[in-house]
Amino acid sequence: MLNKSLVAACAITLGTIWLTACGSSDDSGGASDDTITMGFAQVGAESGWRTANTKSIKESAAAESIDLKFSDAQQKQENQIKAIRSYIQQKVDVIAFSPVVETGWDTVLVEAKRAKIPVILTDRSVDSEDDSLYETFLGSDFVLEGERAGQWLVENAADADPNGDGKINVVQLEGTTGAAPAIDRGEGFASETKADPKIEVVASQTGDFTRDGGKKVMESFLKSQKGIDVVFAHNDDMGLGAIEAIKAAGQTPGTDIKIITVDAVKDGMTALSKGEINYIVECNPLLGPQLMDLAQKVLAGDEVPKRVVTEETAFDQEAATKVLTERQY
Ligand code: GZL
Repeated sequence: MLNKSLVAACAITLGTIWLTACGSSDDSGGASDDTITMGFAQVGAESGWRTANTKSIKESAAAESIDLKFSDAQQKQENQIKAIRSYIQQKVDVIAFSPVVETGWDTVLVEAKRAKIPVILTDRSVDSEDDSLYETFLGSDFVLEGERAGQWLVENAADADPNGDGKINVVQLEGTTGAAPAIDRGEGFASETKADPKIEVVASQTGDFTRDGGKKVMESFLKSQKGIDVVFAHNDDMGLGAIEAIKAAGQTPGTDIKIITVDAVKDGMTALSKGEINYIVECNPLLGPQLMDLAQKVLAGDEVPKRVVTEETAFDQEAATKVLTERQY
């Protein structure tokens, strides 16, 4: 027969195991009931800006204990739509995404609305008649970015005509066709540069926001256009590709051909501090903290503004050199 003390010891042990098991939180590592689940459909990984944007989103979700489901669409709209549909099926609490192009979203956004899943647009916007399909847009004013680039050229036109023929021939490296930043930056630049009749955009083509795309288009421009004075690239990465092409053609970027870009990522700011780029308009990719804050507010039923625009500046060579070491991206 088991002695009484051994029976008592077993009973205490079993009781402890039972209480521990019943009283434990979800120690299986799964999300507890009050954890927010966010589905994020990212454009891709096409540029230094995008890499910094993705890092900010992932780090901010972790910091807020938000369960992030993340997808990279490799710059294809159909992949983003598939990802959004999968988030709807998974019944996430909130969906956020950066629309690779402005159009073609209403159908999937109606599906999210029917599933009662709020949607937050980040970075790029959609061209939809129905703004009830998303809670808010968080990102930059791309038209203003283009205007800043154009203003700089108008103010520095005297230095932008190195061959002194009285004309300032500009070639434009456009972002992804149909993307809000490409459309708006081009519009903003054109609206400002029409102030000076010497300035003419003699060629314009998409480099798809990539360094290789910018290099290939610039190579073709250098063959087809005589007397290029200025490159306006819709992002640093295409501007850096143009630098490679200009050097290969035996010219000096920043001197023989002025270069204006947008983003202000580290590689671009380094080229600016070396004088290979002449002016960069900042576009802030660090949207993660504001996105998570907006998501928490939306899910708490708080009123949020329909549009949250990020504060940005612009840099010349001196300003870039001053801040280069402290840049986060
Ligand atoms: C702008 C963003 C653009 C960047 C590019 O907010 O959508 O996409 O300017 C990036 O570098 O590829």
